[in-house]
Amino acid sequence: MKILGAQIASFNEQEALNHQKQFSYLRDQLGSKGVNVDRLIRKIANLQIAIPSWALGAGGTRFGRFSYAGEPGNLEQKLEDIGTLHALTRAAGAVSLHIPWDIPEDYSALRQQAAELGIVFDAVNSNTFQDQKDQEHSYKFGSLCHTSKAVREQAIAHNKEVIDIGERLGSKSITVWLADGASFPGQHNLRGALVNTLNSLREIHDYLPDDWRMFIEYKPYEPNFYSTVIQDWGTSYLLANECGDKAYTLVDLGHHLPNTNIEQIVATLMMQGKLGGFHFNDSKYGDDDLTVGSIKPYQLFLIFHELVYGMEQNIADNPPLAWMIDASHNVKDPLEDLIQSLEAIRLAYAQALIIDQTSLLAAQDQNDPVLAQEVLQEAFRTDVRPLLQEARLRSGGVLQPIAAYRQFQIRKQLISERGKTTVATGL
Ligand code: PSV
Ligand code: MN
Repeated sequence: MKILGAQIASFNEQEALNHQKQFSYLRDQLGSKGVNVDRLIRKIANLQIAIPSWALGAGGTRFGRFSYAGEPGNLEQKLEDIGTLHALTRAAGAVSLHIPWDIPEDYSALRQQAAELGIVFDAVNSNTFQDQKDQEHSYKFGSLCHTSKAVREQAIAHNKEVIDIGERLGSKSITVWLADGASFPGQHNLRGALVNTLNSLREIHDYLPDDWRMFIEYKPYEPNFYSTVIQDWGTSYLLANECGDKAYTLVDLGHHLPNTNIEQIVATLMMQGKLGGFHFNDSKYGDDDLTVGSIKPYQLFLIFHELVYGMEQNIADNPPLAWMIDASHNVKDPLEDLIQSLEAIRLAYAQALIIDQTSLLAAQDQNDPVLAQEVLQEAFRTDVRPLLQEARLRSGGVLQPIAAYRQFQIRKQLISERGKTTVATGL
């Protein structure tokens, strides 16, 4: 499945007039407020978000999974799909591999394919939350936290192997998410489990090549329902600090109890220079893995406000963040869902970039919450979609990715190439 430059050009031609009208209106509007629109567009175009290798097929719930026809049947096809997303949006120039769901067979061929599609290998993800065929010890009662040294060693060895795989692909980071926890009070020695986890993470950290980073992801509950060893950002931060300079906290939007102030977590972590990565999704009740921006777009905007502030001020030398979509596509075409996610992320980013920071700081200084809210909402309520379109246009993508995806009949082509019954690896 290859999208041709000519297809993109002719699609954009149909939309050009409309876009020009909307873009020049916005350009004047922002220009009159002193915004450098070209600089803004460059920043938007530079925001590249990794697509996880497990997100190209249908997701599921514990009650069932409804397969999506034309799903990629192997890693090469997954990369192809990311290539399609990137060709349309120019926003998906990275892939995040999950091991062992997607262990490469031919490394140099995969690297070459990725390079041709303009895709880099972002963080690799380890998996000690499932048992694999022929695995010696079970993770049923935990992995890095386990009471048995043999289990912990097996889990540490797996993480080291994931780093080795990532090295061969050009990745520079590993994300560790643990399902480790207890479902019943008394099941765990809470302190003992944390100490074991810390010691295991230290070993993984010390194995990292010099230019690598380790991201420690937290989650309050699920699959364990009484306690999770790395339950919150504070625990992750503590572990990252104890491990050393290459360890950072990773924030997954879905991994918070309802109404948690995630933007404040971002501000705190960036103040300490310890925010490493971000997983995007949205939720109404828990870790629902819905499309980012579909439920709480204002929260997403406020989070990006802190991210932009943190990146621009960067007093604590926080490294560039690893961005990844981490959602599950149960009822939507996964590729369409990912396009919507990419759009929502860039939208919130663009809205945050146009916040009048000087007026906001002045309102804060004068303790004027009314004015502060006015400043924030002025940016949030500005329709910045023409900026995103212009960023895509300038980088060779399409003006309207969902419309183009449907007009090009991409899913239909994928089904005719791959058939109706292929199933992508993942959850
Ligand atoms: C866990 O809920 C998580 O967010 C982790 O990032 C995993 O790697 C991913 O989802 C897929 O299970
Ligand atoms: Mn995640």
